[in-house]
Amino acid sequence: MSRCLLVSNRLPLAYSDKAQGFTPSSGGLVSAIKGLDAKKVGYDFEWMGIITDDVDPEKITELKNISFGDLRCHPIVVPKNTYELYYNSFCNNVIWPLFHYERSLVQHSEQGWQAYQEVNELVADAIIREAKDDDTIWIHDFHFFLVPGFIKAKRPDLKVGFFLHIPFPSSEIFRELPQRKEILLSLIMCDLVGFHDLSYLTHFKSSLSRVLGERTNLFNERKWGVYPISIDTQHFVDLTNAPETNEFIQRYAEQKKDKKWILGVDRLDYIKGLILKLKSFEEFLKRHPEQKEKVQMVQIVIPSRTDVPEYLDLKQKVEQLVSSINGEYGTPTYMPVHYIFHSVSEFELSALYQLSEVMHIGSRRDGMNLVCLEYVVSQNEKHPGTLLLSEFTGAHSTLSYAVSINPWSAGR
Ligand code: GDG
Repeated sequence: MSRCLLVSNRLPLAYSDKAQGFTPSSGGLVSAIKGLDAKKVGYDFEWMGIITDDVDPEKITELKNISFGDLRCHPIVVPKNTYELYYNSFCNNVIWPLFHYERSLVQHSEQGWQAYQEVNELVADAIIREAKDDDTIWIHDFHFFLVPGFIKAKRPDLKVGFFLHIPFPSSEIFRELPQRKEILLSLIMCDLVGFHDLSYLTHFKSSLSRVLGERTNLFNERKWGVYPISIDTQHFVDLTNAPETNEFIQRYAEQKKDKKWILGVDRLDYIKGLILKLKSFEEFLKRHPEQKEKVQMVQIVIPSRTDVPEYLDLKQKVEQLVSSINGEYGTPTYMPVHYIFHSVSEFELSALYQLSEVMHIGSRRDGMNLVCLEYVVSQNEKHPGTLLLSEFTGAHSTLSYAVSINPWSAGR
């Protein structure tokens, strides 16, 4: 079988000081890749990702010998200081907010851009060292926009694909990026570039012609397409019947009684629209006092980037709003919002998907959103729940039976 080197910022296993070893990392990208059936696709997958040089070298060697499922891991060691600048400054303060249309949060820094270039070159060199002639290289996400260009400059013969997990914004937004040319000139070197949604591909193509103009004919022979990512459907179906899931269902059903649950499962991130979602629930309780005691919101928030001030600030705002809604509408027998700030096991998640009459995805922008797909496949066909799905998710084009919502229009 031919080999495919899958490359992402993080490996699917992260070093944990607490566990003194490697534990599986969570998040959309890992969930999506877990669904890959390597045999069906006809590749032997191996996973390359960054590890910083503060991790004990012995542990790094250990990581080279452990696998994630069938996937062998290849750590790429990057100096910690450079990594932090690249990740916090360029990835999280420029690309992430700009590509999710949150322009007021963008903070440009030349140092961050320097570190981004350095890390992308280091990663490209590591790929070149590892790759055999007939390997396929599959690069994931916005952390590595420049990697295809660096690879092709040295090894034009290597087959390179790129998949973007976040939205590609309108060219009106994209062209504000000072490094727009460098990014596009690298992406057009790929043999294949994939997006979740047709609108992202359209924005990419219009950015190419606006930013690169007359050079458009250079990339006519290259390929791009729409390949919406999905989940391991059978795994989520199997989870619905697992004995561990049933234990949670029984325990929660007792507490829930005949109340209706509106579920939310989101990483702590401004793109997920948590504040707008909580405000819409508050508005609902205000307008429908008869629903008090009958409807509860269960919101799981998965800690993410908690060392970044904007995220800590968001956490505080979310918690203030939760306690204000609970204070205003709660009674000794009724807590309107159940707020959970930690991850839960996949069995507990499956139980919550099955017990909740409504799932509310209120993202301000979201590349795809896998949680809504997981909710849909976890439903009982005889009495399925209802999915409220923001128009601003990639999944919105796929799930035509969802109730489409504009997260900003709660008060209308
Ligand atoms: C990025 C893009 C795009 C969450 N909490 C728990 C838990 N999860 C799992 C969910 C789901 C995954 O994490 C989250 O996936 P999303 O797609 O919703 O979100 P991002 O992490 O923002 O992912 C996104 C994705 O990449 C893939 O391309 O869809 O738009 O932003 O699988 O189930 N899993 C468990 N416990 C939890 O508490 N076990």
